[in-house]
Amino acid sequence: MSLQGKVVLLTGASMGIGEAIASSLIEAGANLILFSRSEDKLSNLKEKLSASSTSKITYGAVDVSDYHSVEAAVSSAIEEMGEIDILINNAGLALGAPRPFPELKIPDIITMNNTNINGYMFMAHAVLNHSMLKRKQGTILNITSVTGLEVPPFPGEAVYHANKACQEAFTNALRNELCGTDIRVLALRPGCVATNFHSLRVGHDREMYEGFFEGYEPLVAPDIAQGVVYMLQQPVNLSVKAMDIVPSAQRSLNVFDRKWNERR
Ligand code: NJP
Repeated sequence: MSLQGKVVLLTGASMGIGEAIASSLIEAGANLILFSRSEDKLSNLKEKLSASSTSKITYGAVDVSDYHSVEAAVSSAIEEMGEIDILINNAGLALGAPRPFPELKIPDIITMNNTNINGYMFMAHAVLNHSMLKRKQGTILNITSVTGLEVPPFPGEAVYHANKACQEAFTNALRNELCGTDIRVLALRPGCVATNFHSLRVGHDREMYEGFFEGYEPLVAPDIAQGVVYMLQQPVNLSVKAMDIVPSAQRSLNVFDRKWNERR
């Protein structure tokens, strides 16, 4: 399926994987609606993307955990850009590692649950009701995580792991419930990708940060964006239901090949 002229709503667009997805979709000719909380970063990104493209781009400073803000922003984006063909739920975060669950701060637990669970559901709810269900067509792509399927052996991951497992369950259940429409529901599961995500996850614990990447190189955000474009470009009768993209050294969450760089 060509992405030329398709209207894509992307959350978490201001940096990292989202920013890379936005760049790749612009190259593929899509029109973009960009959401995140940081208006300044979105404005800069729009300017950067517009320099090399004639695609339509709009953005909104939206906290995906606030349903009223999500609904208002989705409605106004549709008025400006037309019906939404593709929703990419990407905005997400992990906080508080390596503190074990009982030591996590309650506001951090609330922020993770609200962003990673409510955020994905609120966005899907608004986009389905305001746009996709009218035409009974579209694609919802949820950026989940390999940690959605596998319990991480490192501390401080209980809430984030549970959030990502919930996103996997939501993806599969929503796909079933949209039977009778041409709406595809897909998941892409990144492994370790070098973005701000990990600094946020472990705060200022540099030892933990560096230990995590010891002996191998994490992926970079454009690696994930390439996978996104591949999944979206498939014909409508074909769903790449899920795709795991990990550094080859990341054999599983339990086994990392820490000698990978040594062999290069
Ligand atoms: O993270 P980062 P990634 N409302 O921190 C936005 C998953 N993943 O790109 O609001 C709206 O660079 C935030 O923007 P802002 C991960 O779980 C990653 O690595 O302006 N937006 C920013 O644009 C997540 O689902 C790895 O601060 C909100 C973006 O989210 C996705 O990949 C591994 C928001 C986060 O950018 C992208 O993460 C894995 C809110 N409430 C899964 N809260 C990895 N990097 O290794 C945050 O398995 N944002």
